[in-house]
Amino acid sequence: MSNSPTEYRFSFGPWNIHEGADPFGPPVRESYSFDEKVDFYRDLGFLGIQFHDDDVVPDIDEKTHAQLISRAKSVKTQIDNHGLTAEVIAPRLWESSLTIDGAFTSNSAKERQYALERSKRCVDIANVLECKNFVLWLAREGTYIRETKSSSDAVGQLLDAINALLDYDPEIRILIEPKPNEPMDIAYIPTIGHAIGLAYASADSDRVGGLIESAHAILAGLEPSDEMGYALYHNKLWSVHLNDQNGLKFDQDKAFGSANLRRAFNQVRVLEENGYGRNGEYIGLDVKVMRTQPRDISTKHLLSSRRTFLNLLEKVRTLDRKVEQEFIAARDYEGLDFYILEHLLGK
Ligand code: GLO
Ligand code: MG
Repeated sequence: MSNSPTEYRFSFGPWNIHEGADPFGPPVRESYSFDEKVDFYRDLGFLGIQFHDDDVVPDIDEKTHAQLISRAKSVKTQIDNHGLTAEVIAPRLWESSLTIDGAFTSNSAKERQYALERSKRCVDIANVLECKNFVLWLAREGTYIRETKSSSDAVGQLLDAINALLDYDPEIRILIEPKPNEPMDIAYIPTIGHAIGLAYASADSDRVGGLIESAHAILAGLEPSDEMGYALYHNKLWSVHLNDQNGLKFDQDKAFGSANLRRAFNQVRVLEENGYGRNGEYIGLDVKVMRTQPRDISTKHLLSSRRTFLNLLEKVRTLDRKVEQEFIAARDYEGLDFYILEHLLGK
């Protein structure tokens, strides 16, 4: 590993610029078109796009294979023209009428088949975009009530799907994005430990890893930086969705660091200290702007999350490790606690 500091690259998904609808109210801002969103990336300081399959090919289920490839090619040209890269692509397996009961773990064989076919089409798009990172957020793989499915069979169904995708494309890498709940009551792959278990059980464990979203770890009652450390040790942290979360409630996707700056500091620290980004990994964000924000300033959450990462990176790099070690050696953790607080406050 070289000693020069990591130059971090940032990504977000088009869905992070949105219309402000929530479960209790309609959109409050007019949409930006896909083309307008692509225009925003570089001005906001971002080089990578996180895609869903249908961000690239709208109405994907109605498209022939030829139409799908042709649309993907035009998006590839468009992002090339902006000097942008497709960081990841994910099949949006949670909106179809065929995934109401789950995708790979639906009780219906026909629906499980749909999920696999849709995922293969997503891999085809990935190839056109020259993107090797296939994200699986297993949104509806879980239950509303325990009695409807077998949690043990579900593991096998998920592995069968992962293995089929590894087999379909010898180069694709699968990044499992765990989340403990929402939309399901309880999800089958709630943490990175579960995801990495699946990775090792798969047919090609070197091609299965994880993506950790801060808010998802917090929703599981876990410390995001420790979850990241766990995956980093296994060389399986291939992307992150940095954001923040104020307690155990619905997935808030708040701006990075906005609820707990120290928790954010420790995430930046664990990434920096373990060489994250040196193999091309992006600092991905998955943040929602507040519903109150007027349309023409509805991208500020992206700007501020990126700035917060960079500000905290400076804090990580300027922390006096010798002082820290002295506190640790003396077992003066109260002293260290206050030292970190003063450092974060710029004292
Ligand atoms: C929702 C997830 C979602 C995924 C995205 C990529 O809670 O965080 O936003 O990250 O769909 O698969
Ligand atoms: Mg996410």
